[in-house]
Amino acid sequence: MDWQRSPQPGPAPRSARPRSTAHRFWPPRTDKLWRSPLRGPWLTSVLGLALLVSLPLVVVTGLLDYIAYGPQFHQARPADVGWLRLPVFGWPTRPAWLFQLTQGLHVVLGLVLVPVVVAKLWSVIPRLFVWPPVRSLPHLLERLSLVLLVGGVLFEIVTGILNISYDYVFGFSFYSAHYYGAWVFIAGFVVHVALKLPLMLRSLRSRSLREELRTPLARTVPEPADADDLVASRPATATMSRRGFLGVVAGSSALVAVTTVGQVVGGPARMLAFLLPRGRSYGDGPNAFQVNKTAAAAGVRAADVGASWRLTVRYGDHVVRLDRPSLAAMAQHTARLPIACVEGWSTTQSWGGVRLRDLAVLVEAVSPRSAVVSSLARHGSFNRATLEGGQVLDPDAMLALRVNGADLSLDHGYPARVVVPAIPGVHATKWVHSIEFHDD
Ligand SMILES: Nc1nc2c(c(=O)[nH]1)N[C@H]1C(S)=C(S)[C@@H](COP(=O)(O)O)O[C@H]1N2
Ligand SMILES: [Mo]
Repeated sequence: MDWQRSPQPGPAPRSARPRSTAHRFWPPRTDKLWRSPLRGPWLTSVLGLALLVSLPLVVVTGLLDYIAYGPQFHQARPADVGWLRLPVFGWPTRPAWLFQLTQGLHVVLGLVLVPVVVAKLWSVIPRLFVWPPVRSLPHLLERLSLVLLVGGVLFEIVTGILNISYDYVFGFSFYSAHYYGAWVFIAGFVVHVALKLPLMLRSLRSRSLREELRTPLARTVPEPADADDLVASRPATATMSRRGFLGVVAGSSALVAVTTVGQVVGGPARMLAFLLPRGRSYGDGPNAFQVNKTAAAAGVRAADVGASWRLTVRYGDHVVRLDRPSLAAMAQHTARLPIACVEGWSTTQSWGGVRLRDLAVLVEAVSPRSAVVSSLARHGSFNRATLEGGQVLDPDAMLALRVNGADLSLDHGYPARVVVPAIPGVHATKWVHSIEFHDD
């Protein structure tokens, strides 16, 4: 039988179909692959607006944290960032919870926005495959900015989450990568906002949010066709309303918020922070709060911190060595201060010990500009920190011997640890061995 002459109804012969609709691998058939009736400029713009107002906060708090690290002392990595160097200012010691706030916001908001970023990418996915990929010079620039924007945001999310999970699977420095990645993202973000802001505002005005939140599944229909082809040309029937979609996104973000914010604010909320290891219990007693690096992990042995332990305090030629009873015999100061880790978690305790400025006076350092604190720990990379002059002279800055009325436990830095208001936790050196004051 000659199939080409078959009178029966059936698919048109291959050669008769228009070329563009024949089976093909590239470009993918966006009209077949992405048929959700929810996609459209309004939905994309709602998600875009949420990110427009919140992502700059993540960026700014991240850059502030870089400054808090003290790049002037080469403590922030990358140490040399060329023309990406930020204007460095002395990191204030007040309010005492400043770093807890900036770092907590950076990490928690960064995590909370992940569902919104994913939803936003989902909403524009057909645009990734527009054909031809480049139509004009402005179009090329727009597409390049998208590479920076999408690549940047995904890179920052992945490296950030790996860092707070202590999962250093990548073969490069987290800090350098996260810092450069941030600038790649910022460049893409600025260009994208400049190009898309008018369209976003127009699209937002095209529908009423209140109306949309009242529209059930049964009345959910696609947005009118748009120039960018976000709206599916062959939409499927809705299986979810727009308000349902927005509810899932907002609900996911709220769930992330509830399960992470406890690690920053502490108290009973910490019990809900089960997405993070800082929700662990450390038993009872004055020293029962989280420990990242235990004495065992840092290679601190009981013999290192026994009766032979001495603190060396130095300023130029002036050197004083103190044992623990001598330190305990000096004027003691008590203050309730947070340790706020760069990974986002914080813990606020009542610390007691000797003011750093009293130690400076012992070696006749009147107004030191910096202090280098060294730990006796053998392992790890946080065994030395440089403090700014303001961090040494603050009346609450101390070499803590006690916490919550008891001697520090070995895991919390016995015989002595640094506690200074508003510093990054990484500079709150434990198992202190020496303090050197400098004029530069
Ligand atoms: N000697 C030493 N001090 C240290 C550390 C360390 O690894 N070694 N960790 C720092 C970090 S990153 C933080 S956040 C605080 C609190 O850490 P902890 O939970 O290990 O006490 O201590 C800091 N002091
Ligand atoms: Mo930390």
